[in-house]
Amino acid sequence: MRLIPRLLVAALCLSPLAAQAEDDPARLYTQHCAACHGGDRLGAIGPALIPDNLGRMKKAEAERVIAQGRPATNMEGFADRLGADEIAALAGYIFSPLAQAPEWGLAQMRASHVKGADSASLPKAPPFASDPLNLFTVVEAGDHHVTVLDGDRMEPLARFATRFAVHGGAKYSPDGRFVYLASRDGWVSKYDMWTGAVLAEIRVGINTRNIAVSHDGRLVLAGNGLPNTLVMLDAGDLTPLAVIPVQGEDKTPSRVSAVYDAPPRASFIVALKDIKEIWEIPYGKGREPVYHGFVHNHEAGMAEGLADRSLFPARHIRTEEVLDDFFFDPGYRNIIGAARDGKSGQVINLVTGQRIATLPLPGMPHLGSGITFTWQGRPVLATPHLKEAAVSFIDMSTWHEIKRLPTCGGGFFMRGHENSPYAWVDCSLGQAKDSMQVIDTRTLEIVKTITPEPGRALGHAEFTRDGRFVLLSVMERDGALLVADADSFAVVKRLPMVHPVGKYNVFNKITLSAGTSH
Ligand code: DHE
Repeated sequence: MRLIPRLLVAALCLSPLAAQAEDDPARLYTQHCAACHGGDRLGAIGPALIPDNLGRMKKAEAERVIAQGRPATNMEGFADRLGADEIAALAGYIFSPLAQAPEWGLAQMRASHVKGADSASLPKAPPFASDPLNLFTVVEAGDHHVTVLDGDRMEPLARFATRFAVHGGAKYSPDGRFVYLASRDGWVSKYDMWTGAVLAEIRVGINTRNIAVSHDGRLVLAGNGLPNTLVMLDAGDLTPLAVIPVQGEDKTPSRVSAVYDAPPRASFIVALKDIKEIWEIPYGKGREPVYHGFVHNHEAGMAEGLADRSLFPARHIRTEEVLDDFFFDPGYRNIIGAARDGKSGQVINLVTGQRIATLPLPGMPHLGSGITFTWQGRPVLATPHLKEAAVSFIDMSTWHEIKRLPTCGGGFFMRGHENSPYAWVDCSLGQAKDSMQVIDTRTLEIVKTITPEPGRALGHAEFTRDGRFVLLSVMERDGALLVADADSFAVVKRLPMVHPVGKYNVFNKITLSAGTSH
């Protein structure tokens, strides 16, 4: 399914040259790595090898990969031709910052843009009997694949290779037919959910945080850490429409932390990592004439390398501190924001742009994965914490914490569903990485701790469309997707998968279910 023939990589990447006594890491890199990862380390057939993109990988792990390779990928081990000191030097080299900030503008984007299957050639009706809105996209990080799962029969429908290190939520077209994925090294890809066909791909940056799709299905916004840009794409074929440099009102540049769609506001909301601002980029009614004019003329404008931020002007909302992790209330009137290294949350009203409350959240909440539900007639936000083994419940009418519930570990993700009284949270950042806990949203108490595969990392729940089943990931190389009954919590099916991470139900996402991320 991939547009790039992967076998080519092996030939290019694994030069059979015998290892020479070589201690200059830059020369080692050029000799052994550049063909696949780019002479500039910005990626080619293989991923970019710069500190921004290596993310949470440790140097020791990088040395292991250089020595032993990555199973089921084109990255083979070099232990047979490089000594331990050379491997260590290479690992050090890829963790060193680039001498100068790389450029990734329209010219580079346009050169990377590939169009795949013609949408006219796609089937008009689903080529399967199951509910097309109960499909799941499952990201298998172990070998960079996606499985499209039939959520009625719990059977895979398609499995295809993705770009390297897909991260963040899968985003769907409003009808649920197409899925958009972003990879950490800048690729945005659009696939057909019914066939797994690639429709278009484009590299929008060197390091991309995530993407959002406008609720009218016309636009995709990508947020980059490197370079400091936002890139607006036509959701149809991923043609770039505008490149928006990200800098504050005082011209300080900033990395993007994340982008979100705010459907009732017909705007994108942008979280920023380095400046005390939140951005709102409207794309709705008031923007329509400009937007349509631009779509008709964008070829001419872009050919001249025009990066016209004025077509999508941003409203800058000033904040008292940097807020880079967000949650929206269900009406998208307020943002609850927190700094990843902070101890409190701030509630910012999007209409006035003012802070209306401060929340005591000392355990570094992971607001991006919070959920909402009604408890005793009150609208409640529940969020796990990264640094504290607890879930906070916040009354969204008063912005007071109702309760902080101790859990078996700091958690990444929380999930609920309108048809289930239970919410699921992982303990990934604590000792009990192999367990998940079930919270009764009526009593705000833990009712069950499950450890289906002791000693093996467990996390990220997602409900089926009807809320009857919950899918969990055993995040191991020889991992699995577990299907649990949402009422009895019993695991009823196990599907082997290669380090599955996130999974995303089409219906729950496109209907903005209160129990999942959007
Ligand atoms: Fe994520 C979503 C940021 C590390 C798995 N992660 C997100 C989103 C953001 C984010 C902003 C929301 C994107 C969206 O809605 O499209 N993640 C970050 C970080 O800043 C952090 C801590 C460091 C980094 O390296 O970027 C980080 N994330 C991780 C991981 O280590 C995880 C566990 C494994 C991985 O794949 O890298 C991970 N992040 C995820 C997943 C989602 C996600 C599975 C989607 C959650 C969902 O259900 O919507």
